[in-house]
Amino acid sequence: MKEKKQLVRQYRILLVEDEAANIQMISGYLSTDYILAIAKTRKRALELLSSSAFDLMLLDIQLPDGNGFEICQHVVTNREKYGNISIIFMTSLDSPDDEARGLSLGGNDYIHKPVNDVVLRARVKLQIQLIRKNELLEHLTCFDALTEIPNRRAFDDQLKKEWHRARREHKYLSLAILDIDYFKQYNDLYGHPAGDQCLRIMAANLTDSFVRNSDFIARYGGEEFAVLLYDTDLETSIQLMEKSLATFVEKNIEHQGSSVKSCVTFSAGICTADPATGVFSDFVNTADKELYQAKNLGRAQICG
Ligand code: GH3
Ligand code: MG
Ligand code: MG
Ligand code: MG
Ligand code: MG
Repeated sequence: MKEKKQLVRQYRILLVEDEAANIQMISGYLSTDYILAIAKTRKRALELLSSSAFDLMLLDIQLPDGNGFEICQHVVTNREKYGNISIIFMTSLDSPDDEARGLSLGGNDYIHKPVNDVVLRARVKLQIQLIRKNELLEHLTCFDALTEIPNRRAFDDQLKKEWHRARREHKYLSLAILDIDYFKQYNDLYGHPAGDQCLRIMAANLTDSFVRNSDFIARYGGEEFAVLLYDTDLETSIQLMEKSLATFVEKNIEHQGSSVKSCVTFSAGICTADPATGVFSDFVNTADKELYQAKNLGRAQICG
């Protein structure tokens, strides 16, 4: 979720099929447009599904060591492990009962063998288009349009997840809430488009400052941002945030309406919790109080 998902990318298909002639033919139909992996057995299919992420599985039903219905059922009931992979059955079992069974088990489509290349390509393309639309929807739901970083909704989800993870793993969790100083005056003096640009620079500066995989930054609302630092104590969190403030100030975005400096600055409040003993509802409140303190002490500083 930290990574901005690439919206144009290559899609990965797992072909589960035991007959050599079918494998050769289907690979020929699909390998120019998609990244294709092949499993000839149920066992190999589950190994590949566990070790890498696929967008779509083309699933034969009659396999030497099991059947496709079982694989589908297993994948659908273990989504947290296998992800949101789409499944197209591709089989010579052509009775309506089998087809209905495949679809009711969670298959997205059902193709009869022998496979027609034009139909196969069209149906695969249709599933990929649906996947693409879902990704776009997910992106729009979780990312802020102006700054292209995660939004408040994504932050709230991540906060809950990381709180529980830190509790399980006995780690500290730190939260910083940041607020740009005198931003109303900035808009009034330089105009809203300049204000928007300033918010983008603020987001980019945070992205550059917090580079660990587990660091999570979000636009919390308006001119407020949040940073979650996993397994990071208060002292380290304050140091990192002070460094981030320094690099932001170095950008020297002129602000004649600010009473602290002649450039744009921000204030931040930080709270570090040990979720094994801490209270979730106090976490954000404490960071907020620290932010209030930073503002009261004159802005352009970090309190924690
Ligand atoms: P303080 O130092 O106490 O934080 O003062 P402030 O002026 O930054 O705080 P205030 O809450 O009074 O003003 C926040 C301003 O942020 C007002 C609002 O118009 C502006 N703002 C919020 N979202 C956006 C946005 O998306 N774009 C622009 N340009 N401005 C925004
Ligand atoms: Mg077979
Ligand atoms: Mg504010
Ligand atoms: Mg305010
Ligand atoms: Mg402000």
